[in-house]
Amino acid sequence: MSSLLQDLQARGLIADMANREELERLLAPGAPPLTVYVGFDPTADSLHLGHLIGLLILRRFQLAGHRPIALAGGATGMIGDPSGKSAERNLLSVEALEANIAGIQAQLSRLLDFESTTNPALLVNNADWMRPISILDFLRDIGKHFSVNAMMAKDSVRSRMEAASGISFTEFSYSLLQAYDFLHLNETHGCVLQAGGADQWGNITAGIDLIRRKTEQVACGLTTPLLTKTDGTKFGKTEGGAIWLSPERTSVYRFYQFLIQVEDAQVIQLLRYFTFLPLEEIAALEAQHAAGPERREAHKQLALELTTLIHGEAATADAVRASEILFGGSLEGITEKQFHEVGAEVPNVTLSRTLLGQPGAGLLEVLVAAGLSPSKGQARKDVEAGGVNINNVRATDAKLVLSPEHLLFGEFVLLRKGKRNYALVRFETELTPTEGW
Ligand code: 383
Repeated sequence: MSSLLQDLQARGLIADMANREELERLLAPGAPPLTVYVGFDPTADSLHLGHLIGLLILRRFQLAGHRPIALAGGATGMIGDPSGKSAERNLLSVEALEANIAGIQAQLSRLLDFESTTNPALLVNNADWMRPISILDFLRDIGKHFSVNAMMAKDSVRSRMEAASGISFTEFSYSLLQAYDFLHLNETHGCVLQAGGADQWGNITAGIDLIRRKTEQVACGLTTPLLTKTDGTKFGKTEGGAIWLSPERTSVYRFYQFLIQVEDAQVIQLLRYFTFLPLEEIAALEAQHAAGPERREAHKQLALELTTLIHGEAATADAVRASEILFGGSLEGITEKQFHEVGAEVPNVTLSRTLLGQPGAGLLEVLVAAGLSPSKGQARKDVEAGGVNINNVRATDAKLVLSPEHLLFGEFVLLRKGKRNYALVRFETELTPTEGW
């Protein structure tokens, strides 16, 4: 077996292969580079963790010398893939789709190498070849090769036929569009392999069948396992929604923290799926994790590798620093940018700067104003019990009054009660009357 397939298999990244012998032949040592594609529909303006395995598959193929094509589904996004969905999707407006395509194209292009002189990546949009086709040509040239009987037997369609809500003709036709993409990329770019999550099996094999009927060529498919948590629910979703790759949607800190907190039972598998660390290194981390899970070495490595891959080194360093602080670490040497990262994660309150040095800025008053203590009496008990920190330094004097010397970056005081309850107090120069207290 080729070393790439071996690596993918050892990482647990292969759920299934279509025309496996042909794929092994195409990837055999000495064989020329092949062209592989993965598609992403622009359902939002950012990709999320669920998309990452597919994206990284393209990167793995490119690193092994092959040519990756990332497809943005400008056309398919107008229809909506029924695979794995229990209900009909809402159609997106053309304006929303365009904004979404711009967002995801930017992300796709950061993880692949478009400048390579040997095997540059390619970014395509299926609207470019789908829009010009007339419906009559499509039904005659493509539709004629599909059996409705066979389509109805596919999982994605059958499950919806059994449900009361059914499936529209629009979504029913989706797999023809994806099949046509594969044929088009095969004819125009010599693409012989489509990869995707296990939910894409039906669509991928539809394309392989179409290519065989139209060109008698044997094209291949490779699916990756769908990520779930150990309780079977979707991986990469939190109560706050998905973990997005865009820092505007999911802050770098949250992205990093999500990975630091993945289940112990999954961390090694996720290192195999999401990082490019050699398998021996992952095995060493596995041994470390087994010997001392509380040190969280495997989690730290996962979070560090993946956050750096998506957000770069500088943003990752800031997130690591913010994490240290929000887990009680010292504020010494913190940059203003890192401090803002911390501030964005905790409740904020604004008080007038004129209070500094006055009774209104008494520590107990401020603890109440910041919502950390319910009353001054409780605030006093909290301080006396040693549970209150000002800028992560323990407060000992319940009579303390905050003054300019407590301010960080000329404006802020970071309060903490107990281990994890933070509030950022901002002493602002000009307060409009409604903001005052
Ligand atoms: C569109 C046109 C093509 C080939 C593929 C497509 C998109 C495909 C799809 N994919 C999912 C998506 O866009 O819906 N019909 O959200 C997800 N993928 C990848 C992977 C995954 C799939 O983008 O399993 C998770 O990320 O395949 O759900 O010609």
